[in-house]
Amino acid sequence: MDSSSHQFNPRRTSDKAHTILCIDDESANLKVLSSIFRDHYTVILTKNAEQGYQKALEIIPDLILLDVVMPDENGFELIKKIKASHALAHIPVIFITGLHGEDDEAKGLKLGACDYIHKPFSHSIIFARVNTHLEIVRQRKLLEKFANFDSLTELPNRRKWQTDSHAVWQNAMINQQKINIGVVDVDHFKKYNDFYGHVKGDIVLRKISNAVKRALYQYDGCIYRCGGEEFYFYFPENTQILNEDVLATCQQAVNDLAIPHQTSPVQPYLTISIGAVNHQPCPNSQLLEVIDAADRLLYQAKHNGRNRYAY
Ligand code: GH3
Ligand code: MG
Ligand code: MG
Ligand code: MG
Repeated sequence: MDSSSHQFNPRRTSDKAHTILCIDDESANLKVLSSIFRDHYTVILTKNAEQGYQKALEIIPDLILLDVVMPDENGFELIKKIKASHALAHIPVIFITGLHGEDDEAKGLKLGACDYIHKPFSHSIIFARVNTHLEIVRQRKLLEKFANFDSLTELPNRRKWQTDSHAVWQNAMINQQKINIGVVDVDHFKKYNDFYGHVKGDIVLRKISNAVKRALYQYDGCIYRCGGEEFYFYFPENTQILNEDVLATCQQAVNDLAIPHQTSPVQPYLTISIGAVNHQPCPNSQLLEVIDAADRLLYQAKHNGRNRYAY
């Protein structure tokens, strides 16, 4: 059987999956660039450096085509700002310019451009070069997905938790906001696997994580798969709703699935237990200590009969 036609084709270029930001002060140049790329990519046109920079921050494009000589700020100065920006530094920048000197080209490449194209340019060559760089973008995105997401549940994984939770922690410290950090664990999941088999176990693990994810999303929370059937999560304090109600909503979301678990001593269906801590991050407190405290509360919830949260 030929399965190749069903495989993901990373070279696919016709679905406008990528956005190209063009920055050039000459509207005739912008028009030409648009005509070359618009059937294949989303093309955004901006006519000076400041507008281009603001647009880049707003849309985070996949690639930037940048003129050098512009009245407000030249492209060399702009690329320095782009490469210094945490949000934009990873975006490939291609200079398209009338500056043909060897020194100019070397300068552009040294400043971090991935390519340097002279005006006037061949439409087919610029199209091919842009495609080559977008292929690298596609591969980078794929690698990021593999590195940060769990393939079974499609939730972000432990690696992503480590980066995100520190960012959330720092943010809460700066803004003096309390956050909730917790651990979810499926009750008697070993018994489930033993009775229903691992394949079924995988399917329900996906359903459970999806249910808790959707429940937490309502409260700007996020959940990560950090172990086999263990998940870490956070959600910010919300003045409109009690933190405990959020935990109860997660609990209920799994109960509502009513997935039969005949051999569970708790209920005839699958349940979860949760341990969570409400905390104000400060210079004297540590994220790992808070996770440890949440873990102890999870143990308490298990000890007190499972299918409950301890807070
Ligand atoms: P408790 O209520 O105390 O948490 O009991 P438990 O059986 O869930 O706890 P334990 O940690 O002893 O077992 C966890 C089980 O989760 C063991 C393992 O087979 C199962 N598990 C972990 N990851 C996966 C997975 O990816 N797929 C499947 N099907 N099972 C998994
Ligand atoms: Mg110009
Ligand atoms: Mg368990
Ligand atoms: Mg466990």
